[in-house]
Amino acid sequence: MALTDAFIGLGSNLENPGAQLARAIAELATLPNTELAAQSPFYRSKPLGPQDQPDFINGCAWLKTSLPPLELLDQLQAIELAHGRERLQHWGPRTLDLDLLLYGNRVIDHPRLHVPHPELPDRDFVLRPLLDLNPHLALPDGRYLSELLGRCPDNRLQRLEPARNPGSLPD
Ligand code: A4P
Ligand code: MG
Repeated sequence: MALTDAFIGLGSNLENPGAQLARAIAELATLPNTELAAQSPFYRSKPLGPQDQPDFINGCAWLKTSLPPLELLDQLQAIELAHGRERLQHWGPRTLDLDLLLYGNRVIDHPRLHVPHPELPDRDFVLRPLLDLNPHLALPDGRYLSELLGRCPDNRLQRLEPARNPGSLPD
């Protein structure tokens, strides 16, 4: 079956955000009819929206999937729920947010799903990790993500070092 490149944005600012993201990526890798092609580095970023909330950790995952877009969204929302996600405040704090950023070259305008994610061009914490995965990525309308990054507001991204595997530490 043909596989489509799908890019997922991950964000968390509650209950050990780095661990939430790492666990979510492992869960994405086990979705049906889906492979995890790559994961980006994680970034710490200042909250966009209400400021009285902790910094976010953000990252992206590159999937190859034959799940149709709405089925993929169902799977993302099931993972969010399993992470204790509650929808309390728009742009408020959350244990895990999973956004479908890009689905091949498709433009989707559905009551439950807008792709490309409408905020993507204005969010450095999404553009930066997407470009780490593929520096040549463009939107279906032809705009390069690298150009968009140059113009978007600065959320003071800090790239985090990958967690060290304790098994690989020297004695
Ligand atoms: N939905 C439509 N299109 C999509 C899509 N492409 N991917 C619908 C995922 N969902 C999509 O989402 C509301 C509805 O959007 C879903 O039911 C789905 O059918 P939600 O996550 O429940 O609502 P929300 O979080 O209140 O709103 P939204 O717009 O998802 O928030 P965002 O845009 O995710 O923003 N600051 C930093 N530094 N880093 C962050 O990650 N995130 C947010 C949340 C605010 N500030 C942040 C960050
Ligand atoms: Mg969301």
